[in-house]
Order: sequence, then C-alpha cells, then structure tokens
Amino acid sequence: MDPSLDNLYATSLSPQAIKKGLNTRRLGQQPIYCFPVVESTNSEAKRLARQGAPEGTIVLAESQTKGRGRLKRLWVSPPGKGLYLSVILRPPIPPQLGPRITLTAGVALAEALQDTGLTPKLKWPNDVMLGRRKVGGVLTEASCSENAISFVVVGVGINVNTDLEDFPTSIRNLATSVRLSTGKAISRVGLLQTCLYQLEQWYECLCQGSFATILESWRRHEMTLGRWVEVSLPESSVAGVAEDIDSHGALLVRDKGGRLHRILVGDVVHCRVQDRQGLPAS
Ligand code: BT5
Repeated sequence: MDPSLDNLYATSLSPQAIKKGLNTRRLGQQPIYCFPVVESTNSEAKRLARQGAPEGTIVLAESQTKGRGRLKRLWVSPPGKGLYLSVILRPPIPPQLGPRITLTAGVALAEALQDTGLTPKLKWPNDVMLGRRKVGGVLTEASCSENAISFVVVGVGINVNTDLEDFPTSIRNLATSVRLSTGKAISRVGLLQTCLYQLEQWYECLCQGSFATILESWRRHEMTLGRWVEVSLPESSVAGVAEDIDSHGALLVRDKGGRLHRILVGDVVHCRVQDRQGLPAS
C-alpha cells in the first residue's frame, strides 16, 4: 500500500472535517467532541448527556484506554486506526423497548459497511462480523426514569484501518478490520459520515414506530437465526436453535426439550447450521 495514503487516512478526526459534507439533519449537527485519547467515549458522552447535551451530540476519540464492551469487557482501541464514537440520543420510546436501539444501530453499521463493498453480517445482539471475525460492536447504555428514557448513549467501535499486529494476541483470531478484509485503507471520516447518515435514517424509523422495517433489514443481514447456539446468561446458559427475534429485540431460543427461551441479554456462540429437523447437523 502507498505510504502516503496511509498518512492521509491516518490524519486525525476533526469536527470540521466530519461536518464538511455530512448529510444528516441531527446526528453530528450538534457539537462533535474529538479527543486524542479518553478512557471511554461512552463515559464522556454519558457525562455530557447528564449535563443536558442535546440529541445528536457526538463524542469521538483517536484511542481509548478503557474502551468498554458489554459486561465490563474491554474494547481494544488502537490509536488512529479505528472509529470509536458515542452518539447521544433521546428516543421517545419506553425503557422496555430499549433493546431495539442496539439492533437498529447494528443495521445502520451493516448498511454503512456495505457501502465499502463488504458483506457484513449481524450476530445477535451487537456484533458486526466479516466472515467469522468481528469488525465492529455496539454498546448501548441508557439512563431511564420509571417510564421514560432520559438519554441513550450508542457506542460504536469499528476496526477500520487496523492491522493484525494492532490487536493483542488474545483477539487476533477473532478480530478483523475493513482494511484487512478489502486490502485497502479507507477514509475514517468518510466511513463515519456514512455511519452517522445510516444511523439517523434507521433511528428515525425507530422513533416513528416502524420497528418491523428495522427487523426486516436486520434479518437481511443477520447470521444467528436458524443456528444451534449456546447463550451464556448472567447466571446460567441455554443451548438450542435460535428461532427468531421478537418485537422487543429479544432472541427466542428453542431448547432440545422444545421449551422456548426469551433472551434479552446474553452472549451467543454459534455452533452449527441446523438440519431440517432442527437438530445440530453433524
Ligand atoms: C462490544 O462488546 O462489541 C461493544 C463494543 C463497543 C465499543 C465502543 S468504542 C466507542 C464506545 N466507547 C466505549 O467505551 N465502548 C464503545 P462485546 O460484545 O462485549 O464484545 C467485547 C469482546 O469483543 C471482547 O471481549 C473481545 O473478545 C472482543 N474485542 C475487543 N476489542 C475488539 C476489537 N477492537 N475488534 C474485535 N473484537 C474485539
């Protein structure tokens, strides 16, 4: 790869560069905070949201020292190579429909990455995959009162121009980047603009109550349904066929005994595609 392109695409993210040509009405039209390094953009965004930052405010960092995944896991954030951002939203939906937001963000990311010529797949609930490797993830954190969401921070991590050596050995076999998959470095600003545009389109769909349309698109991109899965839950685990997603975004898993489990939070390991009887194919 031409080293001058490397420099071009490694240049730092700035609010001016991002706003120039950004084709959104709300997301990114509010303040954009770009930090060289933070512990976690989600933590910064939550702090700003508590202070009243408007919907559409964005927090970005070139690197994170404690980038978070779900369940206190770490999101590896090598400097200057990926997108690590958090978007403040104030959705007019009841708290129990909050899980819909993660699926909505997943659809937006899949559509944005598709524009780079890739075929990303969504693994329930929050993984964006290229083949069997993870290229991105979503971490949604909400602050709710009894019957309303005060704010939601949608955190997005995407490995854009990341090289294999940038990942610690512990995830080298699990992770990939756009560059590793296409062989080409791409502009992080361009991809960010597309992500914000897609996120806004799908978020509007969510706010209008059209979750069925979002689910339809999620199904087009998904790689979980119809598979034998093992799901780790906070205190136990479930194994069975991932049958469907319900209208809240929960995963429905039917175990060997025929019992249907409704799972809102969990980690999925895909095992095998099913044979027609719904038993694991050998
Ligand atoms: C996620 O969690 O996938 C959500 C990731 C969200 C990260 C963004 S970055 C901006 C914002 N600010 C934050 O602090 N977080 C958000 P989870 O499903 O729990 O996946 C975490 C697991 O993915 C880890 O345990 C690793 O196995 C793997 N992993 C960590 N870093 C990775 C990376 N850069 N690429 C691929 N896989 C990674």
